[in-house]
Amino acid sequence: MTQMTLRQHLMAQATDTDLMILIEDIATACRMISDEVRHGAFAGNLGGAGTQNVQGEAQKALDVISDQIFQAQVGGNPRLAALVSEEVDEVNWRKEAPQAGDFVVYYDPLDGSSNLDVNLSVGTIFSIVRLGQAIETTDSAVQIKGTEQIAAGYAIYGPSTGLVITTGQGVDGFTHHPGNGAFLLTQPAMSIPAETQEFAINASRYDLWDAPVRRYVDDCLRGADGPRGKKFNMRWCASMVADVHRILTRGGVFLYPKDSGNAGQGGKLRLMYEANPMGMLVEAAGGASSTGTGRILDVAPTGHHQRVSVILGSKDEVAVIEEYHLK
Ligand code: AHM
Ligand code: MG
Repeated sequence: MTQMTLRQHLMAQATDTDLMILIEDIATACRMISDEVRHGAFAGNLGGAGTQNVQGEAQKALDVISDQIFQAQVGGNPRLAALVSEEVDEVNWRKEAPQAGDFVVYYDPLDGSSNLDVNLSVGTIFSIVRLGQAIETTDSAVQIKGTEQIAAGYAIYGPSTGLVITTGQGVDGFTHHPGNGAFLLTQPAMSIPAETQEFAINASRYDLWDAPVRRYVDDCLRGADGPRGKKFNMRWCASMVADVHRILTRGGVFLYPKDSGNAGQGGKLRLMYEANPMGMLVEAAGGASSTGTGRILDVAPTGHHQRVSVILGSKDEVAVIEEYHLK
């Protein structure tokens, strides 16, 4: 069986050449990060870097290495105005005078990196916005709503290295072929079933959740005899890329809500380089994404490291969780 390469697929979708080159640059960065992850144990890179990122979180050596690779591979793109990384405090401006048509790329170079030492799946998440006009190089200029994204995706470093992207025309999954080095289209037109019996949440935060989230999970756990009238399965990878990949493959719902433990920061997950790109992918695959009270993509950003409540996945189940918030 012959599968399309990433480039053949983007050309078949009539992707604009600048965007196609940018996505290929990102794919190259992801291939290189994948290689570092797979060689991490040999290089002694699975542990901490001894540094903290802007969020005050301990960085793994591979968080820092992955960020450097992404900057080197994507940062040189001639149409790039700025990079916004989870691992870097400031906006990384690549142009002094960004013009209409230039890109801003938001990314989490190595999401789920707390899983590295236990050899579970991690990934790279990215979001692409194209400027509609020339801008000043100020922080507020990159605070652009999720609805403005023109492409989003992630790479997953699991048993194989995958790349899942949307340019607004559905969601497609590619697998890196170690023999020829290409990303080949292996999961075309990924789609999320509207209904599900599987949820993903870190249940150790039960005592911190708001009442609607507790009630929702309680009701799911009561199974066929409870108010939901069906038995639910539960999964939690502690790696958003892995959880979202499962949901894009077989459905389900993912929750990392704002709770009394993280409310001071606005939640745990970051809007610009985690929630927005995953929200765009999930919606493009027929699912839904919500803060509990509104669409994630409609959140007006106030900071490039802003955090947000995240609920996403099978459309009907997200609607049920929103109803719990309304009650
Ligand atoms: P990170 O970007 O620092 O890796 O944090 C994000 C990760 C997500 O991948 C995952 O869903 C979540 O944090 C897990 O959090 P917890 O350890 O609280 O379960
Ligand atoms: Mg992350």
